[in-house]
Amino acid sequence: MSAGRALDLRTEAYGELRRTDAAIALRAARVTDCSLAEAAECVAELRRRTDEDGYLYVPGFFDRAQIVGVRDDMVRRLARAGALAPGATAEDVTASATAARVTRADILGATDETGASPIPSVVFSPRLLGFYGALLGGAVRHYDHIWLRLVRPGRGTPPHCDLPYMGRGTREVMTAWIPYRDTSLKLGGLMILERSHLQAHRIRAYLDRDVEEFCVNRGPYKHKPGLLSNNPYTLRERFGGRWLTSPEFRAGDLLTFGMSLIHASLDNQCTGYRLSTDTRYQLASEPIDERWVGPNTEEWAERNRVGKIC
Ligand SMILES: O=C(O)CCC(=O)C(=O)O
Ligand SMILES: [Fe+2]
Repeated sequence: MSAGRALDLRTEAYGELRRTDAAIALRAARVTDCSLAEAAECVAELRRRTDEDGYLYVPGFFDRAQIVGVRDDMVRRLARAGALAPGATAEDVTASATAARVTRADILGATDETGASPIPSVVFSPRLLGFYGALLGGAVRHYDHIWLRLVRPGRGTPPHCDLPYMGRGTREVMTAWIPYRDTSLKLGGLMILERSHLQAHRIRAYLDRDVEEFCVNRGPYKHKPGLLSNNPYTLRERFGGRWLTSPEFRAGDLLTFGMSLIHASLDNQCTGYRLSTDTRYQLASEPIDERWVGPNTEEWAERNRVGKIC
């Protein structure tokens, strides 16, 4: 189920993500010891797959115990914010019936009681930065903004590319999608439209959009939609390829892809929260989208809106 519609599960319409062995990614990132020649071979393999597929799915990239620890921290903070049902556990993360409004600060902020969030120690870890350094071929930097997904039952993400949301710097940016719970088809993980990165020319006008630009001559605030479609079913028919996902993302997995790959999520059909983050990485030598840098990044901030005559 995605965007409220049943997915077409025929083999020509749906499949599983190609898995990349964590050992390859960790050798490329020089996390595991290997010779320079071996590391170079691993880097070449990662790049070949990224060019071909538009993504890398690396099960077990992170230390699972670390990610489970982060999940536990998130669950404690959700409970503090009143977002969990009585009796909810770290395994089910059952949402309270009253949709308690959890803020980013509740989960990512520091208080005397909770201390700092451990999420940055995962998403900005030397391991992940080393991986992107190898993949992109130089010193990397990350956007400071962490997109936190506390996906309630019934919710999901419709098809889109990331570029219209974060394309004011280089377009050569990679997204890291990281689940903090084991995420079944029913809990609703990410799915990508097979080889859609090779069809960017068909959606050029969409990719050139900036969702925080608005038309000054068309009402007070008319911004362009960042979503590509509300209907994953017909979108796939139009583009061909299959929707690819993993029937069981696990805490510790990494899924990474570029700015022009079409992706969406399955809907959360469970009673608990789906917990994930997405974060971004690029070469340090290239221009960066300043909206997402620094301590006060904010989605849909007034200061980022740009008026144009259109
Ligand atoms: O987790 C989701 O539902 C959406 C994530 C996403 O769009 C992304 O990682 O770019
Ligand atoms: Fe996205």
